[in-house]
Amino acid sequence: MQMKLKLTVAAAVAMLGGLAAAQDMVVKIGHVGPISGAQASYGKDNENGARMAIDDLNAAGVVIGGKKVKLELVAEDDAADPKQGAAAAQKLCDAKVAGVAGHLNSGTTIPASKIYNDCGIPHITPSATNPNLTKPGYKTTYRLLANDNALGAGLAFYAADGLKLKTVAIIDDRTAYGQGVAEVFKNTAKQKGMTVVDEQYTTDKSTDFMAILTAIKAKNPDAIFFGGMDPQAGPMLRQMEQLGLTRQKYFGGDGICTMDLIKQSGGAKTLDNVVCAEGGASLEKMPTGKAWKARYDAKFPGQFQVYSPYVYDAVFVLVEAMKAAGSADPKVYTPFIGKTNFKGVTTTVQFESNGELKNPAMTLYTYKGDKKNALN
Ligand code: ABU
Repeated sequence: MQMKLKLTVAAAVAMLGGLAAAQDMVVKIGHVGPISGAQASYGKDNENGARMAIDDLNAAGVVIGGKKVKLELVAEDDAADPKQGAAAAQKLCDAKVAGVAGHLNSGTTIPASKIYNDCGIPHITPSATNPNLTKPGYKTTYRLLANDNALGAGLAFYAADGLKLKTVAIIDDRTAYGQGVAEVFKNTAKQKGMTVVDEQYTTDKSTDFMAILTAIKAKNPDAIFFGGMDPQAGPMLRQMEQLGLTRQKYFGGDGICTMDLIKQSGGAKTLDNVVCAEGGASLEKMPTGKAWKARYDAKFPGQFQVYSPYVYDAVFVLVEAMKAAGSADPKVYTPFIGKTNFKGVTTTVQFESNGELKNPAMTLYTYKGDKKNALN
């Protein structure tokens, strides 16, 4: 009899627990980045940032408009490909996610931004830095870090004024990001009195740069600027060493400023010549950067690259806006994103009226051995 009573109580508790869970309102948050292909290390790091934010928010408990909410991540892979990016954006619209942290690449985020605008879903990119993203003026598009106008110009100022370099050769991978950041660097370097002695082009699929590096070697520049990502920058640094291009400084934007660059460059001494820029403060200078990174490393050992803290903040910003609006309906809460004043991991997030981050920081980095070090 006592046994039967115990079972009945246990069943009632389980049923009530199930009922409470069933009553939680589910809010879906999308994430898109390259989870497959050569840029998968960036995409996995970004997705980890989104997952960590959602786990932390669910553990703390989220209430929106008086209702307890369970957040769910809807993660999509766009393989850094603009067409797959557009397809992933449409899929997230159809899945009626409340908001999106993404995409990762400028080449995927720019076409996706129109799709999100058309279906009325806000997105916050934690990593796409091409300035053209915010030019259409969509009220659904936000960026959580500095754009390439700041990064390209900052690198050119450092090359001309800081290092007193006179000549540079420029290579870009013909993507929206690579081409854009290289253009800003080139124009600013010229304004600063530097001479651009050569311009060469590659793709975001290439790994053999011997021909273009040989052409550049003939011009003997003080520096090479590369607009692109680490799957190209790493092999390029190795091939520069093979060709004896070892005195040249090697500049690049945030796309090459990864932990994976150390692995991709395969022990080339030219890694020590890299100067790269990121559109935010260093982890050491972020308000809670070091403690956050320690938690990330415990959850996702060896996977940190660059942007996961920005993705983490992007998810929090979306959810804070929903809480402020008392609704997870994008039509209701999207205007609240523009009013964000959120103390995140990366910074206190506030936006300009065009969706760009207010007062973004910029940090220059170099590498020494297997360490990436901030210069400012
Ligand atoms: N910001 C560099 C990597 C992502 C992108 O803008 O394409």
